[in-house]
Amino acid sequence: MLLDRLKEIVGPNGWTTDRSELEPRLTDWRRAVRGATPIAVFPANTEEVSSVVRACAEAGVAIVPQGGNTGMCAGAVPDESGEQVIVSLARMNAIRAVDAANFSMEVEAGCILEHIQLAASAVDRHFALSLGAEGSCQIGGNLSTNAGGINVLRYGTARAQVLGLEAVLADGTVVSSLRSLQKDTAGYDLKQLFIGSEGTLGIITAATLRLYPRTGEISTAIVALKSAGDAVSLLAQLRTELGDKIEAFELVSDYVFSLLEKHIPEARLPFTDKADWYVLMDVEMKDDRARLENALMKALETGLICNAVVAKNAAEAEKLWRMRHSITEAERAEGKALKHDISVPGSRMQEFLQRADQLLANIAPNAQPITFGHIGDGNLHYNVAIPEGSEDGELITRAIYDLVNDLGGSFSAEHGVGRLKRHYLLEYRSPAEIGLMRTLKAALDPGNILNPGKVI
Ligand code: FAD
Ligand code: 2HG
Ligand code: ZN
Repeated sequence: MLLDRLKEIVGPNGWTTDRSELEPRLTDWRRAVRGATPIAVFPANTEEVSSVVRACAEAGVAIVPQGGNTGMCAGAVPDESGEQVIVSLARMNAIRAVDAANFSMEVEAGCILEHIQLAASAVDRHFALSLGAEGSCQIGGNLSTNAGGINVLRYGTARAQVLGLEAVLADGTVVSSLRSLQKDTAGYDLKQLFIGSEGTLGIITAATLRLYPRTGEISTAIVALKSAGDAVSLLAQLRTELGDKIEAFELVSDYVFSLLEKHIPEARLPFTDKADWYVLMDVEMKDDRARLENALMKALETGLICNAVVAKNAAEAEKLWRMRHSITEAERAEGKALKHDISVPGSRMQEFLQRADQLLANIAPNAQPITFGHIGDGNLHYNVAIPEGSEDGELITRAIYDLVNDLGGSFSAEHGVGRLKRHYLLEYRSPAEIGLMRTLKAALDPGNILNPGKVI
């Protein structure tokens, strides 16, 4: 019987069927869905992952890979059948090697993102992926979703941080491309298949990551603005004046700040006068803070921004970033909201917001936009709170996605598709793109055992 075989493969510390231990693994972070499973297994190494997958493939039983379960699209939880096996990478959390001279690091998939950042700092290097869930999400989950976060503007998404990858295929074969090369054009770049495919083409077991030199001193500033369009103009102006030194550039609406003040202790804006919008930014300004202050002063004089505060020390900066990283939590505390993780070309951001707000006013005047996000990447979380019991949700989401599509954007900028957005993928990608995705899925997972019901 499959369960006995799985228990034998992973050993006594490598599985649980206990209801209370399984419980947090059956619901996603947003509490949007709830599934069931007979067992969660915790393989200790790649060989065990391979044997688990082979056993499941032979039994025709589906697998759901699970990292930190912080994903926003319910990709890491099983369906309601009670038959899908959870494969958690949590025990595979070793940092295998750090090569400071080569600016690279080899890690297992279950490493917590924050631990990777700290291990890089310990050798005077910088790992350039950062997001609010970094204390609990795993690098395997980050790569499987091609996560974004706050530093994409300067360093790119999770995909750009990968030099090599190891993955287990649907028949248990281990494909190891754990090379630490900056350049490698030998054949197809196989690692790209697994990055961003949300566990539907293989299970990531390890990765070789790209490291950067440690960044110089970071100046954190918050500015107040009249419009999101001004934020886009400000970014262009600062990049022109300061060069490519802007690490993070995050937009937050005034309404979002009111949610933070309501639900997050000590959340306070450093301004006495309110504005409609704020941008929180990190700029690497080594010994040259005055240059940033001058650039902001100029923006103030021309009316592009209404106010600005540069954090005086690390504690002030941390306070501001703690607020930014608490938005999701504050939103959840207020109640359920429709999530729209959208991207449009930066130059169309202002148009997107004007048209989206107008659509909302037409469809559901009581709806409340909860707007924030990575405006420096053209990626906003245009979430919407609707009154309890309202039936406008689907209509609103569709109208927003249609608008995004019209502007040449994407309905999923950084959170992936998972289970919740699968039907939108079919609508907003062309038949040729969907056809090729299906061909890849069928070639790599002919028995459809890897995270079925997710993505495609
Ligand atoms: P999980 O949620 O466990 O899994 C996500 C998907 O990957 C699932 O489909 C799962 O099956 C698959 N998977 C997991 N591990 C593996 C593996 N080893 N091999 C194959 N497939 C695997 N996301 C952003 O992009 N940017 C943000 O700024 C951001 N901020 C966040 C802030 C908060 C407070 C929270 C709660 C979430 C945030 N997220 C953000 C979403 C989430 O943290 C990311 O999607 C993260 O990358 C998921 O990692 P995880 O380990 O939790 O993955
Ligand atoms: C963020 O940027 C995350 O904080 C979460 O991507 C976004 O909760 C959300 O909608
Ligand atoms: Zn985000």
